[in-house]
Amino acid sequence: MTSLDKEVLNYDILKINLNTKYIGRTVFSFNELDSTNTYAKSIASNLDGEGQVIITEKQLNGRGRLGRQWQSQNNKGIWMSIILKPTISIADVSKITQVTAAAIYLGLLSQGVKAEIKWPNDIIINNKKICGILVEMNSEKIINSGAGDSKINYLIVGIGLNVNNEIDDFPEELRDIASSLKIETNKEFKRSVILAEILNNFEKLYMDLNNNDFSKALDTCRNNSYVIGKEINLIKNQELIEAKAIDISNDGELIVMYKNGKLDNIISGEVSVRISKINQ
Ligand code: BT5
Repeated sequence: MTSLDKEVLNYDILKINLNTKYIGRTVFSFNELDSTNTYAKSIASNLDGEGQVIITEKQLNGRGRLGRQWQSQNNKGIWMSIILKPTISIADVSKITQVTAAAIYLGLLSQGVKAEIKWPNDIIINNKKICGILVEMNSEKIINSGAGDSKINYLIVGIGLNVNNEIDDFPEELRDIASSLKIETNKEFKRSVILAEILNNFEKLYMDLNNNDFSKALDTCRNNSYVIGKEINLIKNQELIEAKAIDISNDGELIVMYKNGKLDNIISGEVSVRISKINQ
């Protein structure tokens, strides 16, 4: 055990490096939780305002997308959720994943770590996944809306970031595809500093998005993309389709070109993207 393993994440340690107005200004910290996203959902409706952060040293049942598991049974990573009540429309919710990915990228860069963003929700270093994002939404139909419009009650942004994990901390089946900041850089990191830097960047990009300005997040995702220009496999309706990733659209969708030359815009959440080396 190293000295950094003993650092416990809570508001007192986080606030030293935090320069936000409201993101992370209320922190619920735990030793152990099933899942920070599940806990966040259970309290979100009863909280005033937004930006509360739930953080835990260990998750017993960390979740990925589509019912997949997220390995987070140790205190070496950052396992956290942010509660949001954005003013954006439901059509724009997928942009929150890109905003989050950009904030993680910029937060890591501030600590001298250069990562890549694998659309839509992974952060990659040296072809390995070090971080995953899970955005979950609670919405309801607006009564008396002739158009059948819905409004967002809340969003939960879940972030799982492997920080000081050793390769032995991952189960056998993940060792070829998963990694941590420590494994890739040979350095240990203060989780509190990384978390604060992610939240500092997140607040700026999130406030921009609420003001209809998605440009910085988009540029960050485009310029540091792991997929643009690469041959990829899309999993669409359980079918595997070969394509080339061309760009990310102004709305944050992945633009792909199929073998027959046809272009398609892929919306976050509808498909999984696989690159031959990386299995999701
Ligand atoms: C994700 O899903 O990548 C989203 C992960 C979000 C986790 C956070 S932790 C805090 C919050 N609370 C939660 O309960 N969840 C969020 P997906 O794209 O479906 O990827 C899941 C896949 O990543 C798994 O099937 C494994 O292949 C791989 N995986 C699992 N644990 C990993 C880890 N610790 N590091 C890297 N890859 C992992």
